[in-house]
Amino acid sequence: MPHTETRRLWRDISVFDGLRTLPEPMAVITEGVRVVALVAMNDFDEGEAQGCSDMGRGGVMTPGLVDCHTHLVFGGSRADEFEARLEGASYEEIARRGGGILSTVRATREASEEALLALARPRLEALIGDGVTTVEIKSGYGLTVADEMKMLRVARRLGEELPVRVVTTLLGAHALPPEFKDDSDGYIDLVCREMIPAAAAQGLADAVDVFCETIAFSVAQCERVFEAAEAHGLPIKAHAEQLSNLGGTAMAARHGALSADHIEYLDEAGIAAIRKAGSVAVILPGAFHTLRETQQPPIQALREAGVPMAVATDANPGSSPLFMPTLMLNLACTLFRLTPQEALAGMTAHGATALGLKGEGRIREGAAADLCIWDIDTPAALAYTVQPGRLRQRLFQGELTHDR
Ligand code: DI6
Ligand code: FE
Repeated sequence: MPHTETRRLWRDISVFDGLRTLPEPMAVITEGVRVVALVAMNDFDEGEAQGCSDMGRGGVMTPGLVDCHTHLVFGGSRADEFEARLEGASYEEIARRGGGILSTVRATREASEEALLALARPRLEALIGDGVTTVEIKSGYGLTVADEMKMLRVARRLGEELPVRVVTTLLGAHALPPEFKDDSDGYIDLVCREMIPAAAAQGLADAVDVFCETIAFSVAQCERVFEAAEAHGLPIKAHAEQLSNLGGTAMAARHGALSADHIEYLDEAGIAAIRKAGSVAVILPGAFHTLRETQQPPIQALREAGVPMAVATDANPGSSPLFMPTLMLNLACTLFRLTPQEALAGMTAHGATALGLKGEGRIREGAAADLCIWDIDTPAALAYTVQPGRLRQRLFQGELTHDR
């Protein structure tokens, strides 16, 4: 029997195409897993509607959101630290006394793979319910070969069990585990000689990340991790210039990093380096907000340099326990003065580029039918108001996964 793909038609819809809002109301047709028509309503030939299922009129269509930086697989809770910080303790102080990331490491090591999966599923469902169709998930709370692989397997399984594409990142160099106290080079040896090879051999990691910071690893140590990643053919990225300016971004850029993330303390030389490398600057307003930071990332300089800026949740139990991508659009605008269009591009086209998926996170003829339809009047409203429940329809790989 010949297989006919479902054709779906939206009329009179305002389209944000991943880079900009199209100037007129559009008609959009998908067929199977692709967008096959994107035409101005005025030019739409009603004959085209033949054989299409009518998906409705009005509202806003965006590409499925791309959350390019999350740590959503973890055990335990850090509510106690949230309270301690409100009483004046700093994120660094808490980390130095063995809390912070290491507190989550203890809970994550104790948790079974099944338990971690059960904990992560509702967090990822929250992102999906807010429009995410592609999500990056990092390891980094295991810090042994076995526990890092456990985290990455959970991330892969989430992508098999839920209607979302999961891109995984090995973040072995996230914090120094207690077994390696006073031997951080020894731990970096383990990351380079055992963790990266294991993740590569098992096909568990799509990229390798580091935390380049005074409370984590030096520029030289991070560079060793990148060299090991390169030897295994894995792309690299960095948490850099979040709490101080060590020059991690410039080093990562020299290695052709996909992205440099956080970058509140990035200087002119760092901006020039990421521009030259064609890397993406990933802006994480949730961490800035949660840690009550005051150092602003150099948005205007990045904009003038033409560096693409992505926006992501950084969803994690410590610095960004915020599992709502559209809230990040709002925070990127209010805290960092991105325009709503820039914020949206940051969570669609530029988010995809940050994951090595350049050309995705777009709506155009031939693009993947990963789409969100929102009950709002203009795309800017997605950043302007913070209101759960605006997602009208969601398509993932052409399948309607949400409709109301
Ligand atoms: N920077 C962050 O914002 C997250 N990791 C990192 O290197 C925070 C992770 C955590 O506090 O658990
Ligand atoms: Fe992070």
